[in-house]
Amino acid sequence: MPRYFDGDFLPPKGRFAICVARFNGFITEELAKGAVDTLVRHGVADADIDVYRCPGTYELPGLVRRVTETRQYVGVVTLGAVIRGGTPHFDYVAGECAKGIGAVAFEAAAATPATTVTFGVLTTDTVEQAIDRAGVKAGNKGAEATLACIEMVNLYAKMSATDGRKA
Ligand code: INI
Repeated sequence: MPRYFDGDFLPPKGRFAICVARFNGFITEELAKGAVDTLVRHGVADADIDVYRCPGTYELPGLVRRVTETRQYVGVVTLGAVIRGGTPHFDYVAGECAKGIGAVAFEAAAATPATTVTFGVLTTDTVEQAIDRAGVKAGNKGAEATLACIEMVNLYAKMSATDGRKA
């Protein structure tokens, strides 16, 4: 009989951080609302949720690194919105952000205790596509990134209970 390891959506133990970029705030604040609402509806107390804001998504990797290094959080949800304009700026900002958050997430998963970092940064061609993903036609990507965070936090907790590693 194989052993299966899956995360679930039961109330997770520990503190969560939401790191949100203020650029395109009319979108990112909706993502942040979705993230907070998802945590609260999954049993996380208000007192266990900290929200950090930075100017733009380019600043997110540095902020997330600083936040994960506190070792205070089991989960960090990153939120931003990069919307394509007529210049290559989009590619630089979106690329650096994804690469940087990916690198922090990879290290934070290996740290003891582990911190899960998930990616709720929109990269869209148009404002309308961003609106659709911030609670309109295509769901709320802040809520989705938060669900992924809860699932991974609970998976790592289960794994720790089996392999003896400190969560
Ligand atoms: N920041 C964003 O979060 N989204 C964008 O669409 C964006 N664009 O297109 O310029 C953006 N730029 C700002 C950037 O993230 C930095 O805050 C800025 O370059 C200062 O370092």
